[in-house]
Amino acid sequence: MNKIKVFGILCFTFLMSCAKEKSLKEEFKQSKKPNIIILLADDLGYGELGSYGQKKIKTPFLDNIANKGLRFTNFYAGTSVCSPSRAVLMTGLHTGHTNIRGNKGLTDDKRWDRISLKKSEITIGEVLQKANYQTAMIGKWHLGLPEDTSTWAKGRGFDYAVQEQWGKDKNGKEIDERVHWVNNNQDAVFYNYNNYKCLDEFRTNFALDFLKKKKKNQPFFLYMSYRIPHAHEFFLSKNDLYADKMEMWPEIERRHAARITMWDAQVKRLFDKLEANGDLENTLIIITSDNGPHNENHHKYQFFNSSAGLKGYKRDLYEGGIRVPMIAYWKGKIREGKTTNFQAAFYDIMPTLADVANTEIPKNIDGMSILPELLGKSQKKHDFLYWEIQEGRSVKGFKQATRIGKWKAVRYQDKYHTELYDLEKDSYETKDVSNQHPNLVAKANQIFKQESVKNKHYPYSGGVFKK
Ligand SMILES: [Ca+2]
Repeated sequence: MNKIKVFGILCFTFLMSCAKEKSLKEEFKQSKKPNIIILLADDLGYGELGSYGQKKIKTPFLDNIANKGLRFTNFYAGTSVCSPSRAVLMTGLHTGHTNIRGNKGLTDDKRWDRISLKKSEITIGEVLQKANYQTAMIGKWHLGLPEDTSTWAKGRGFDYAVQEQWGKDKNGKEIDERVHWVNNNQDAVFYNYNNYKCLDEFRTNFALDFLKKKKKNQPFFLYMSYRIPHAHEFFLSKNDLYADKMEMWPEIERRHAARITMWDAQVKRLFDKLEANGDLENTLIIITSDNGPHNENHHKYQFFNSSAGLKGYKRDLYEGGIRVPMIAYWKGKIREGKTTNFQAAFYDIMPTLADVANTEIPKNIDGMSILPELLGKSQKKHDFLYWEIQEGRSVKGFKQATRIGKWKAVRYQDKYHTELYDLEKDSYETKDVSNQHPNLVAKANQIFKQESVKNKHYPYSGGVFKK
Protein backbone atom coordinates (compact mmCIF):
# COMPACT_ATOMS: atom_id res chain seq x y z
CA MET A 1 0.00 0.00 0.00
CA ASN A 2 1.43 3.37 -0.89
CA LYS A 3 1.80 6.22 1.56
CA ILE A 4 -1.07 8.26 0.07
CA LYS A 5 -3.50 5.36 0.52
CA VAL A 6 -2.41 4.82 4.13
CA PHE A 7 -2.79 8.55 4.79
CA GLY A 8 -6.27 8.46 3.21
CA ILE A 9 -7.39 5.58 5.42
CA LEU A 10 -6.02 7.31 8.53
CA CYS A 11 -7.88 10.53 7.63
CA PHE A 12 -11.11 8.60 7.05
CA THR A 13 -10.81 6.78 10.40
CA PHE A 14 -10.11 10.08 12.16
CA LEU A 15 -13.12 11.78 10.55
CA MET A 16 -15.37 8.84 11.43
CA SER A 17 -14.31 8.97 15.09
CA CYS A 18 -14.92 12.76 15.11
CA ALA A 19 -18.39 12.19 13.65
CA LYS A 20 -19.14 9.64 16.38
CA GLU A 21 -17.95 12.07 19.04
CA LYS A 22 -20.01 14.84 17.49
CA SER A 23 -23.18 12.81 17.37
CA LEU A 24 -22.89 12.15 21.11
CA LYS A 25 -22.41 15.85 21.79
CA GLU A 26 -25.26 16.80 19.43
CA GLU A 27 -27.54 14.35 21.19
CA PHE A 28 -27.00 16.20 24.48
CA LYS A 29 -27.15 19.65 22.96
CA GLN A 30 -30.59 19.01 21.58
CA SER A 31 -32.18 17.76 24.75
CA LYS A 32 -32.92 19.73 27.91
CA LYS A 33 -29.82 19.94 30.08
CA PRO A 34 -29.89 17.02 32.52
CA ASN A 35 -29.80 17.50 36.26
CA ILE A 36 -26.93 15.84 38.09
CA ILE A 37 -26.72 14.34 41.57
CA ILE A 38 -23.78 12.77 43.38
CA LEU A 39 -24.70 10.66 46.41
CA LEU A 40 -21.48 10.10 48.31
CA ALA A 41 -21.22 7.72 51.26
CA ASP A 42 -18.35 8.05 53.74
CA ASP A 43 -16.24 4.89 54.19
CA LEU A 44 -18.75 2.54 52.55
CA GLY A 45 -16.84 -0.61 51.57
CA TYR A 46 -16.96 -2.38 48.23
CA GLY A 47 -18.96 -5.20 49.84
CA GLU A 48 -21.50 -3.26 51.89
CA LEU A 49 -24.42 -3.09 49.46
CA GLY A 50 -26.64 -6.03 48.56
CA SER A 51 -25.88 -5.42 44.90
CA TYR A 52 -22.17 -5.90 45.68
CA GLY A 53 -22.65 -9.17 47.54
CA GLN A 54 -23.57 -8.02 51.05
CA LYS A 55 -25.63 -10.72 52.77
CA LYS A 56 -26.45 -9.34 56.22
CA ILE A 57 -26.91 -5.59 55.89
CA LYS A 58 -30.11 -4.77 54.03
CA THR A 59 -30.08 -2.11 51.30
CA PRO A 60 -33.30 -2.89 49.40
CA PHE A 61 -33.79 0.46 47.71
CA LEU A 62 -30.21 0.77 46.47
CA ASP A 63 -30.32 -2.83 45.26
CA ASN A 64 -33.37 -1.94 43.22
CA ILE A 65 -31.57 1.11 41.80
CA ALA A 66 -28.53 -1.04 40.94
CA ASN A 67 -30.90 -3.33 39.03
CA LYS A 68 -32.09 -0.38 36.97
CA GLY A 69 -28.71 1.31 36.60
CA LEU A 70 -25.15 0.55 35.59
CA ARG A 71 -22.97 -1.08 38.24
CA PHE A 72 -19.18 -0.68 38.09
CA THR A 73 -16.93 -3.45 39.45
CA ASN A 74 -13.58 -1.73 38.88
CA PHE A 75 -14.30 1.76 40.08
CA TYR A 76 -11.92 3.54 42.43
CA ALA A 77 -12.09 6.39 44.90
CA GLY A 78 -9.56 9.23 44.72
CA THR A 79 -7.50 7.59 47.47
CA SER A 80 -8.16 5.86 50.77
CA VAL A 81 -9.16 8.68 53.16
CA CYS A 82 -11.72 11.49 53.06
CA SER A 83 -10.04 14.81 52.23
CA PRO A 84 -7.72 13.85 49.39
CA SER A 85 -10.29 11.50 47.89
CA ARG A 86 -12.89 14.30 47.85
CA ALA A 87 -10.29 16.70 46.43
CA VAL A 88 -9.89 14.28 43.51
CA LEU A 89 -13.66 14.03 43.09
CA MET A 90 -14.06 17.80 43.02
CA THR A 91 -11.10 18.65 40.75
CA GLY A 92 -10.60 15.80 38.26
CA LEU A 93 -6.94 15.61 39.35
CA HIS A 94 -5.37 12.47 40.82
CA THR A 95 -3.61 12.62 44.19
CA GLY A 96 -0.19 13.08 42.60
CA HIS A 97 -1.44 16.47 41.39
CA THR A 98 -4.00 17.66 43.95
CA ASN A 99 -3.04 20.13 46.64
CA ILE A 100 -4.61 17.84 49.28
CA ARG A 101 -2.95 14.42 49.63
CA GLY A 102 -3.80 13.43 53.18
CA ASN A 103 -6.35 14.39 55.83
CA LYS A 104 -3.55 16.56 57.21
CA GLY A 105 -0.38 18.07 55.82
CA LEU A 106 2.35 20.57 56.65
CA THR A 107 0.86 24.06 56.86
CA ASP A 108 2.75 27.22 55.84
CA ASP A 109 3.43 27.90 59.52
CA LYS A 110 4.74 24.33 59.94
CA ARG A 111 1.83 22.78 61.82
CA TRP A 112 0.52 19.35 60.81
CA ASP A 113 -3.06 20.26 60.06
CA ARG A 114 -5.76 20.64 57.41
CA ILE A 115 -4.84 21.78 53.91
CA SER A 116 -7.44 23.34 51.61
CA LEU A 117 -8.05 23.14 47.89
CA LYS A 118 -6.03 25.71 45.97
CA LYS A 119 -8.00 28.51 44.35
CA SER A 120 -6.43 27.55 41.02
CA GLU A 121 -7.98 24.07 41.29
CA ILE A 122 -11.33 24.25 39.54
CA THR A 123 -14.17 22.35 41.24
CA ILE A 124 -17.13 20.52 39.69
CA GLY A 125 -19.34 23.13 41.35
CA GLU A 126 -17.51 25.93 39.54
CA VAL A 127 -17.67 24.10 36.21
CA LEU A 128 -21.41 23.49 36.49
CA GLN A 129 -22.17 26.92 37.92
CA LYS A 130 -20.55 28.40 34.82
CA ALA A 131 -22.72 26.12 32.70
CA ASN A 132 -25.81 27.74 34.25
CA TYR A 133 -26.53 25.03 36.79
CA GLN A 134 -28.02 25.74 40.23
CA THR A 135 -25.52 24.07 42.51
CA ALA A 136 -25.93 22.71 46.02
CA MET A 137 -23.66 20.88 48.43
CA ILE A 138 -24.98 19.30 51.62
CA GLY A 139 -23.04 17.48 54.33
CA LYS A 140 -19.35 16.80 54.64
CA TRP A 141 -17.11 19.13 52.62
CA HIS A 142 -13.70 18.43 54.22
CA LEU A 143 -11.74 20.52 51.71
CA GLY A 144 -11.47 23.83 53.51
CA LEU A 145 -10.16 25.56 56.62
CA PRO A 146 -12.62 26.36 59.43
CA GLU A 147 -11.15 29.86 59.82
CA ASP A 148 -11.38 30.80 56.11
CA THR A 149 -14.91 30.79 54.67
CA SER A 150 -13.57 31.39 51.14
CA THR A 151 -12.40 27.74 51.25
CA TRP A 152 -15.84 26.41 52.23
CA ALA A 153 -18.23 24.88 49.68
CA LYS A 154 -20.12 28.14 49.22
CA GLY A 155 -16.87 29.78 48.10
CA ARG A 156 -15.98 26.91 45.77
CA GLY A 157 -18.84 26.75 43.31
CA PHE A 158 -21.95 25.98 45.31
CA ASP A 159 -24.86 28.46 45.35
CA TYR A 160 -26.40 26.70 48.31
CA ALA A 161 -24.17 25.00 50.86
CA VAL A 162 -24.92 23.29 54.15
CA GLN A 163 -21.76 21.88 55.66
CA GLU A 164 -20.33 20.65 58.88
CA GLN A 165 -16.98 21.51 60.46
CA TRP A 166 -15.26 19.13 62.78
CA GLY A 167 -12.14 18.54 64.76
CA LYS A 168 -10.31 21.67 65.92
CA ASP A 169 -9.62 25.03 64.38
CA LYS A 170 -6.05 26.28 64.01
CA ASN A 171 -6.02 27.66 67.53
CA GLY A 172 -6.94 24.28 68.93
CA LYS A 173 -10.54 25.19 69.71
CA GLU A 174 -12.85 22.17 69.42
CA ILE A 175 -15.64 22.55 66.83
CA ASP A 176 -19.03 20.96 67.48
CA GLU A 177 -19.65 18.79 64.46
CA ARG A 178 -23.39 18.77 65.06
CA VAL A 179 -23.56 22.38 63.90
CA HIS A 180 -24.30 22.67 60.18
CA TRP A 181 -23.34 25.96 58.59
CA VAL A 182 -25.64 27.34 55.92
CA ASN A 183 -24.17 29.41 53.07
CA ASN A 184 -20.86 29.94 54.81
CA ASN A 185 -21.84 31.27 58.22
CA GLN A 186 -25.00 33.11 57.27
CA ASP A 187 -26.92 30.65 59.40
CA ALA A 188 -26.19 27.62 61.56
CA VAL A 189 -28.51 24.71 62.28
CA PHE A 190 -27.87 22.35 65.17
CA TYR A 191 -28.37 18.62 64.67
CA ASN A 192 -30.37 17.43 67.66
CA TYR A 193 -30.03 13.69 67.22
CA ASN A 194 -33.03 12.93 69.41
CA ASN A 195 -35.26 14.30 66.68
CA TYR A 196 -33.91 12.22 63.78
CA LYS A 197 -33.19 8.58 63.02
CA CYS A 198 -29.68 9.48 61.88
CA LEU A 199 -27.60 12.41 60.68
CA ASP A 200 -28.36 11.55 57.07
CA GLU A 201 -32.07 12.07 57.71
CA PHE A 202 -31.26 15.59 58.95
CA ARG A 203 -29.13 16.22 55.87
CA THR A 204 -31.69 14.77 53.48
CA ASN A 205 -34.21 17.31 54.79
CA PHE A 206 -31.97 20.09 53.46
CA ALA A 207 -31.76 18.33 50.11
CA LEU A 208 -35.54 17.98 49.89
CA ASP A 209 -35.87 21.65 50.75
CA PHE A 210 -33.41 22.55 47.98
CA LEU A 211 -35.35 20.42 45.48
CA LYS A 212 -38.54 22.16 46.54
CA LYS A 213 -37.20 25.71 46.25
CA LYS A 214 -34.95 25.43 43.18
CA LYS A 215 -35.90 27.20 39.97
CA LYS A 216 -37.81 24.97 37.60
CA ASN A 217 -36.41 26.28 34.33
CA GLN A 218 -32.75 25.81 35.22
CA PRO A 219 -30.86 22.51 35.61
CA PHE A 220 -29.43 21.67 39.01
CA PHE A 221 -26.43 19.88 40.47
CA LEU A 222 -26.74 18.43 43.95
CA TYR A 223 -23.68 17.05 45.72
CA MET A 224 -25.05 15.11 48.65
CA SER A 225 -22.28 14.14 51.03
CA TYR A 226 -23.59 11.71 53.65
CA ARG A 227 -22.12 10.53 56.95
CA ILE A 228 -22.71 6.77 56.83
CA PRO A 229 -21.07 4.48 57.73
CA HIS A 230 -18.20 6.58 59.09
CA ALA A 231 -17.20 5.76 62.69
CA HIS A 232 -17.69 9.36 63.68
CA GLU A 233 -21.47 9.24 64.07
CA PHE A 234 -21.49 9.26 67.86
CA PHE A 235 -24.80 11.11 68.03
CA LEU A 236 -27.26 8.49 66.91
CA SER A 237 -30.75 8.19 68.36
CA LYS A 238 -31.90 4.84 69.70
CA ASN A 239 -33.24 2.55 67.00
CA ASP A 240 -34.45 -1.00 66.93
CA LEU A 241 -33.27 -2.00 63.49
CA TYR A 242 -31.80 -5.50 63.56
CA ALA A 243 -33.17 -5.90 67.12
CA ASP A 244 -33.40 -9.63 66.44
CA LYS A 245 -29.62 -9.67 66.09
CA MET A 246 -28.91 -8.02 69.44
CA GLU A 247 -27.87 -11.30 71.02
CA MET A 248 -25.74 -12.35 68.05
CA TRP A 249 -23.99 -9.17 66.93
CA PRO A 250 -21.89 -6.82 69.03
CA GLU A 251 -23.82 -3.56 69.52
CA ILE A 252 -21.31 -1.59 67.45
CA GLU A 253 -21.92 -3.92 64.51
CA ARG A 254 -25.71 -3.75 64.88
CA ARG A 255 -25.47 0.04 64.77
CA HIS A 256 -23.16 -0.14 61.76
CA ALA A 257 -25.68 -2.25 59.84
CA ALA A 258 -28.57 -0.09 61.05
CA ARG A 259 -26.98 3.11 59.79
CA ILE A 260 -26.41 1.70 56.31
CA THR A 261 -30.01 0.49 56.14
CA MET A 262 -31.22 3.89 57.39
CA TRP A 263 -29.15 5.58 54.70
CA ASP A 264 -30.80 3.36 52.10
CA ALA A 265 -34.15 4.75 53.28
CA GLN A 266 -32.86 8.32 53.00
CA VAL A 267 -31.78 7.74 49.42
CA LYS A 268 -35.29 6.47 48.74
CA ARG A 269 -36.76 9.69 50.15
CA LEU A 270 -34.63 11.68 47.73
CA PHE A 271 -35.64 9.54 44.74
CA ASP A 272 -39.31 9.79 45.75
CA LYS A 273 -39.03 13.56 45.78
CA LEU A 274 -37.38 13.61 42.35
CA GLU A 275 -40.14 11.44 41.01
CA ALA A 276 -42.86 13.62 42.54
CA ASN A 277 -41.19 16.71 41.02
CA GLY A 278 -41.02 15.06 37.62
CA ASP A 279 -37.21 15.33 37.68
CA LEU A 280 -36.28 11.66 37.77
CA GLU A 281 -36.34 11.15 34.00
CA ASN A 282 -33.85 13.91 33.37
CA THR A 283 -31.36 13.36 36.18
CA LEU A 284 -28.07 11.49 36.17
CA ILE A 285 -27.40 10.07 39.64
CA ILE A 286 -24.00 8.76 40.70
CA ILE A 287 -23.87 6.71 43.91
CA THR A 288 -20.46 5.92 45.36
CA SER A 289 -18.16 6.09 48.41
CA ASP A 290 -15.06 8.16 49.20
CA ASN A 291 -12.88 5.22 50.32
CA GLY A 292 -12.95 1.63 51.53
CA PRO A 293 -14.45 0.40 54.80
CA HIS A 294 -13.12 1.70 58.08
CA ASN A 295 -11.93 -0.43 60.97
CA GLU A 296 -12.39 2.09 63.76
CA ASN A 297 -14.17 2.67 67.05
CA HIS A 298 -14.22 -1.11 67.78
CA HIS A 299 -16.02 -1.87 64.51
CA LYS A 300 -14.34 -4.68 62.59
CA TYR A 301 -14.47 -4.44 58.82
CA GLN A 302 -14.38 -8.22 58.53
CA PHE A 303 -17.57 -8.65 60.55
CA PHE A 304 -19.82 -7.99 57.53
CA ASN A 305 -17.07 -8.71 55.01
CA SER A 306 -17.23 -5.01 54.17
CA SER A 307 -14.45 -5.10 51.58
CA ALA A 308 -15.96 -8.18 49.85
CA GLY A 309 -12.73 -10.01 50.59
CA LEU A 310 -10.49 -7.39 48.99
CA LYS A 311 -7.20 -6.82 50.78
CA GLY A 312 -6.96 -3.93 53.22
CA TYR A 313 -9.33 -1.18 54.29
CA LYS A 314 -9.47 2.60 54.74
CA ARG A 315 -5.94 4.14 54.57
CA ASP A 316 -4.57 1.23 52.49
CA LEU A 317 -3.85 1.43 48.79
CA TYR A 318 -4.58 -2.25 48.36
CA GLU A 319 -7.90 -2.84 46.63
CA GLY A 320 -9.93 -2.83 49.86
CA GLY A 321 -8.88 0.74 50.60
CA ILE A 322 -9.76 2.25 47.25
CA ARG A 323 -12.13 0.09 45.23
CA VAL A 324 -15.66 1.29 45.94
CA PRO A 325 -19.22 0.65 44.81
CA MET A 326 -20.37 2.88 41.98
CA ILE A 327 -23.86 2.83 40.55
CA ALA A 328 -24.90 5.21 37.80
CA TYR A 329 -28.62 5.72 37.29
CA TRP A 330 -30.32 7.74 34.58
CA LYS A 331 -33.79 6.60 33.72
CA GLY A 332 -34.17 5.73 30.09
CA LYS A 333 -30.72 7.06 29.16
CA ILE A 334 -27.91 4.82 30.39
CA ARG A 335 -27.53 1.08 30.23
CA GLU A 336 -30.00 -0.52 32.59
CA GLY A 337 -29.40 -3.46 34.88
CA LYS A 338 -25.91 -3.98 33.55
CA THR A 339 -22.50 -4.44 35.13
CA THR A 340 -19.26 -3.09 33.70
CA ASN A 341 -15.67 -3.93 34.59
CA PHE A 342 -14.44 -0.72 32.99
CA GLN A 343 -11.60 0.79 35.06
CA ALA A 344 -12.31 4.33 36.19
CA ALA A 345 -11.68 6.54 39.21
CA PHE A 346 -12.99 9.60 41.02
CA TYR A 347 -11.00 11.89 38.75
CA ASP A 348 -13.20 10.82 35.83
CA ILE A 349 -16.35 12.16 37.45
CA MET A 350 -15.74 15.88 36.94
CA PRO A 351 -15.02 15.59 33.18
CA THR A 352 -17.97 13.20 32.81
CA LEU A 353 -20.33 15.68 34.43
CA ALA A 354 -18.91 18.54 32.32
CA ASP A 355 -19.62 16.35 29.28
CA VAL A 356 -23.17 15.65 30.46
CA ALA A 357 -23.71 19.39 30.92
CA ASN A 358 -22.22 19.93 27.46
CA THR A 359 -19.70 22.39 28.79
CA GLU A 360 -15.94 22.71 28.50
CA ILE A 361 -13.81 20.27 30.50
CA PRO A 362 -11.04 22.13 32.38
CA LYS A 363 -7.61 21.62 30.82
CA ASN A 364 -4.73 19.75 32.43
CA ILE A 365 -6.78 17.40 34.55
CA ASP A 366 -6.13 13.67 34.88
CA GLY A 367 -9.66 12.40 34.38
CA MET A 368 -11.59 11.73 31.19
CA SER A 369 -15.28 11.62 30.44
CA ILE A 370 -16.77 8.17 30.87
CA LEU A 371 -20.12 9.27 29.47
CA PRO A 372 -19.68 6.95 26.45
CA GLU A 373 -19.27 4.02 28.87
CA LEU A 374 -22.47 5.03 30.67
CA LEU A 375 -24.31 5.13 27.36
CA GLY A 376 -22.81 1.90 26.04
CA LYS A 377 -20.77 3.65 23.33
CA SER A 378 -17.13 3.31 22.38
CA GLN A 379 -15.01 4.39 25.36
CA LYS A 380 -11.33 5.34 25.55
CA LYS A 381 -9.35 3.56 28.29
CA HIS A 382 -6.82 4.89 30.77
CA ASP A 383 -3.22 3.77 30.24
CA PHE A 384 -3.04 3.50 34.03
CA LEU A 385 -4.69 4.75 37.21
CA TYR A 386 -2.71 6.41 39.98
CA TRP A 387 -3.12 7.01 43.73
CA GLU A 388 -1.01 8.30 46.56
CA ILE A 389 -1.65 9.17 50.18
CA GLN A 390 0.19 10.75 53.08
CA GLU A 391 -0.88 9.39 56.45
CA GLY A 392 0.84 11.04 59.40
CA ARG A 393 4.03 13.04 59.43
CA SER A 394 6.58 10.40 58.48
CA VAL A 395 7.91 8.59 55.48
CA LYS A 396 6.10 5.45 56.64
CA GLY A 397 2.82 7.14 55.89
CA PHE A 398 3.59 7.79 52.24
CA LYS A 399 2.03 5.21 49.92
CA GLN A 400 1.57 4.96 46.16
CA ALA A 401 -0.30 2.61 43.85
CA THR A 402 -1.00 2.24 40.18
CA ARG A 403 -3.24 -0.01 38.14
CA ILE A 404 -2.01 -0.87 34.67
CA GLY A 405 -4.64 -3.07 33.01
CA LYS A 406 -4.78 -6.27 35.02
CA TRP A 407 -1.66 -5.36 37.00
CA LYS A 408 -1.60 -3.55 40.28
CA ALA A 409 1.58 -2.13 41.83
CA VAL A 410 1.72 -0.89 45.42
CA ARG A 411 4.62 0.86 47.12
CA TYR A 412 4.63 1.51 50.87
CA GLN A 413 7.63 3.75 51.17
CA ASP A 414 9.20 2.48 54.33
CA LYS A 415 9.77 -0.84 52.57
CA TYR A 416 11.58 0.55 49.52
CA HIS A 417 9.91 -2.17 47.57
CA THR A 418 7.27 -2.17 44.86
CA GLU A 419 4.83 -5.05 45.12
CA LEU A 420 3.13 -6.35 42.00
CA TYR A 421 -0.13 -8.29 41.74
CA ASP A 422 -1.99 -9.86 38.85
CA LEU A 423 -5.57 -8.91 39.69
CA GLU A 424 -7.00 -11.23 37.07
CA LYS A 425 -5.51 -14.29 38.78
CA ASP A 426 -5.18 -12.87 42.27
CA SER A 427 -7.91 -10.34 43.01
CA TYR A 428 -7.15 -10.44 46.73
CA GLU A 429 -3.50 -9.39 46.22
CA THR A 430 -2.04 -12.36 48.06
CA LYS A 431 0.97 -13.14 45.84
CA ASP A 432 3.58 -10.49 45.13
CA VAL A 433 4.98 -11.40 41.70
CA SER A 434 7.36 -8.44 41.39
CA ASN A 435 10.38 -10.75 41.15
CA GLN A 436 9.02 -12.33 38.00
CA HIS A 437 8.26 -9.08 36.16
CA PRO A 438 11.13 -6.60 36.53
CA ASN A 439 10.01 -4.63 33.46
CA LEU A 440 6.53 -4.06 34.88
CA VAL A 441 8.02 -3.03 38.22
CA ALA A 442 10.29 -0.55 36.42
CA LYS A 443 7.25 0.82 34.59
CA ALA A 444 5.31 1.19 37.84
CA ASN A 445 8.27 2.93 39.49
CA GLN A 446 8.45 5.30 36.56
CA ILE A 447 4.74 6.11 37.05
CA PHE A 448 5.35 6.64 40.78
CA LYS A 449 8.14 9.14 40.01
CA GLN A 450 6.46 10.97 37.19
CA GLU A 451 2.90 11.25 38.55
CA SER A 452 3.74 12.45 42.05
CA VAL A 453 4.48 16.13 41.65
CA LYS A 454 6.28 17.67 44.61
CA ASN A 455 4.06 19.53 47.04
CA LYS A 456 5.31 21.60 49.99
CA HIS A 457 2.52 20.37 52.25
CA TYR A 458 3.49 16.72 51.80
CA PRO A 459 7.25 16.31 52.32
CA TYR A 460 7.48 12.87 50.71
CA SER A 461 5.50 13.60 47.57
CA GLY A 462 7.66 13.25 44.52
CA GLY A 463 8.52 9.69 45.53
CA VAL A 464 10.94 8.20 47.99
CA PHE A 465 13.49 6.02 46.27
CA LYS A 466 16.91 4.81 47.39
CA LYS A 467 19.67 6.81 45.74
CA1 LIG B 1 -14.14 8.65 54.14
